[in-house]
Amino acid sequence: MVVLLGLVVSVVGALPAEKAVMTQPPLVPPAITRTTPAKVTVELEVVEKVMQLADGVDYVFWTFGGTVPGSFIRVREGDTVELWLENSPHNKLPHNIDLHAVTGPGGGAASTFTAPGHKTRFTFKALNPGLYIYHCATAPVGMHVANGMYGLIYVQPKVPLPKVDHEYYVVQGDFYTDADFGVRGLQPFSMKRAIDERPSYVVFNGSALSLVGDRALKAKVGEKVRLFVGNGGPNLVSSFHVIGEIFDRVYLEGGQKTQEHVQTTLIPAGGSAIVEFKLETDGTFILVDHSLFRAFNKGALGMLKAEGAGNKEVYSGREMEDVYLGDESVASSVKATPVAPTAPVAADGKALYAANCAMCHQPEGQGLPGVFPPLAKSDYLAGITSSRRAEIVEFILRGKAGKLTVNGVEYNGVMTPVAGLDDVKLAAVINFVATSWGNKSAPYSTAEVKRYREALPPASAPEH
Ligand code: HEC
Ligand SMILES: [Cu+2]
Repeated sequence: MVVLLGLVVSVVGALPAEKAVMTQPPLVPPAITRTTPAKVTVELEVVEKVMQLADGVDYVFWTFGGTVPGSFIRVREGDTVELWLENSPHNKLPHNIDLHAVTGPGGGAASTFTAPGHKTRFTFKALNPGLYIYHCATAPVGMHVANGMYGLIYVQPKVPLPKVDHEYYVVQGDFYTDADFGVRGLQPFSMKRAIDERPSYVVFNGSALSLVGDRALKAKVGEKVRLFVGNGGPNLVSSFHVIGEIFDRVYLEGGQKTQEHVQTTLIPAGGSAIVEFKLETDGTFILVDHSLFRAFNKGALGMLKAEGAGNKEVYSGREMEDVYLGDESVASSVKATPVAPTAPVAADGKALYAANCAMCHQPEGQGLPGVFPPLAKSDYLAGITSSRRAEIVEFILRGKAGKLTVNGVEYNGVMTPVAGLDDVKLAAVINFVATSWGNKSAPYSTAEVKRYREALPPASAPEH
């Protein structure tokens, strides 16, 4: 026994020692260039703190390292990892850590149960390469995880993955508050909703705001991007998708096996995936959980902005728009009797709004904090004076990107052009918006809309 212990100590003692480089999301520590094992020290501090879950919505998060997800840990296959868990003296509760990269009971949980103002340590050998979730496993476990206690540890394989231009860190999580999405103020955790699996928020990196606007992930056309994606849960499974991209390669479930040309990859609660893609053209690519109400109504939406010259061969942008009559053209040519010109059929602005605008601006025009500006009581809309009335027509027909301030909040999103609206429908949908939810703008006539449409540059102009 004594001999054995001596052996272990001497082997460990022989390893070069280093401190793990750890990063906050969405950053990933640099690749490890060592080709031999080391003894790596990881120090994780648990911090309980208030942060924003969405615009104006505060929440008491429990975190590893002060962020959700917690600090990214990168070690190498075969390393010996000495892990310190430090529970801040300002915290109220005990916590521990279960790393899925650990071989041993509880993944380290029992060895790291730590009261506020204490620290604990255990050591493990990183036997298996891959991308692993770590999380708190203190009872009630689901609650600790629901409050943000998870992160990723990457055990870099002995033969590292090929170099890419950017590596980013994204973890999905579901959150449970009594109040529904977007209700402002400090929102307490709801055990009832958590047990019922009815999240009010599903977000990337701990907030509906974490990867949008100025915080969007960035890359340039021609570059390769690798996302280390996790799902902290505690309840939902993620259908991870990037709108407008195809994953060239996915390391399924964070392991060694790869699949190519993937549209959507399934990430279980407590699981991960590594996805890679090259940016062939420019634009904003949207990260979503393809369970889409989560993306558009609960916050599971992020952005990756690819800057640089677009590639028209890969993606042309809108090339043309023309009138399409479908069956009506046949019907009118068959009909011999000339019809006296009549007033156009009244178009239903409300229905047009529901079909063309509500998915972004929301059914009551309330918008989505930080992502889609409100149309209800929008000072931007109210401020559309006669000289600027053409602008809204341009937004709808040509789209709009770049900074825009609505009710004092800055938006930096992308409104995609809306297709299929003739002048009658266009006037109807604008008038619905202009006169609903307390808005009071002067109505647009079909002729006025037509004038603005005709003054626009040709539709083949680049749309971004
Ligand atoms: C794909 C999502 C999307 C759709 C669909 C969409 N919009 Fe927008 N809209 C946006 C975004 C994002 C902005 C802000 C653009 C920016 O940040 O530059 C915006 C801005 C606006 C604005 C100016 C800002 C404000 O809040 O007053 C108006 C008006 C507007 N949209 C009306 C419409 C109407 C009407 C429709 C339907 C015919 C529509 N939008 C469809 C996303 C969308
Ligand atoms: Cu905990």
